[in-house]
Amino acid sequence: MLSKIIEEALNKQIKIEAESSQIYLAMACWAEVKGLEGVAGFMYDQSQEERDHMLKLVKFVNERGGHAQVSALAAPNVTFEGFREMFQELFNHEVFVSDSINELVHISLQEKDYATHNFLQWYVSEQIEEEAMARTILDKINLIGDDKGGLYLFDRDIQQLSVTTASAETPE
Ligand code: OFO
Repeated sequence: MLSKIIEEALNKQIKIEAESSQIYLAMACWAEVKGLEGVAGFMYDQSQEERDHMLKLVKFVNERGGHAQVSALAAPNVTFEGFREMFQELFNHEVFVSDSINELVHISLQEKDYATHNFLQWYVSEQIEEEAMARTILDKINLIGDDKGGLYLFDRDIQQLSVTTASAETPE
């Protein structure tokens, strides 16, 4: 059975994952209308992953005697100065999510809720991967600079990156 403190903390994370999904969906739309098909595909996949992260939490809360809350979400940014700024925002957001997961892990230990602590380890590893991927992408973008040909190749290759990441993940 979840304590009220843990239930509230997990519900807060459910909202964060739902907002992450919306943030990346807005990025997918922006990239799609700009003609960046590869980037759009990557962002659609990210958006779906965040929804999966949210659902995993929802199921956990309900299964352990809590009540998962579906709440109103903050509206995401829908326009970006450029694709570099957009990926910087993605990276910053992942760092924010990692901090939030770390805080949750901390609360689970304070509450001596070892089942939740164990469950959260999946999110800890996932955040390491997501931050690393975002950092790799930013490095590539910095290499490209303003080179149009580079952007074309980046847009083509990033789809491959999301396919590789998706297939490396174990289905739940
Ligand atoms: Fe839910 O992992 Fe990214 O934010």
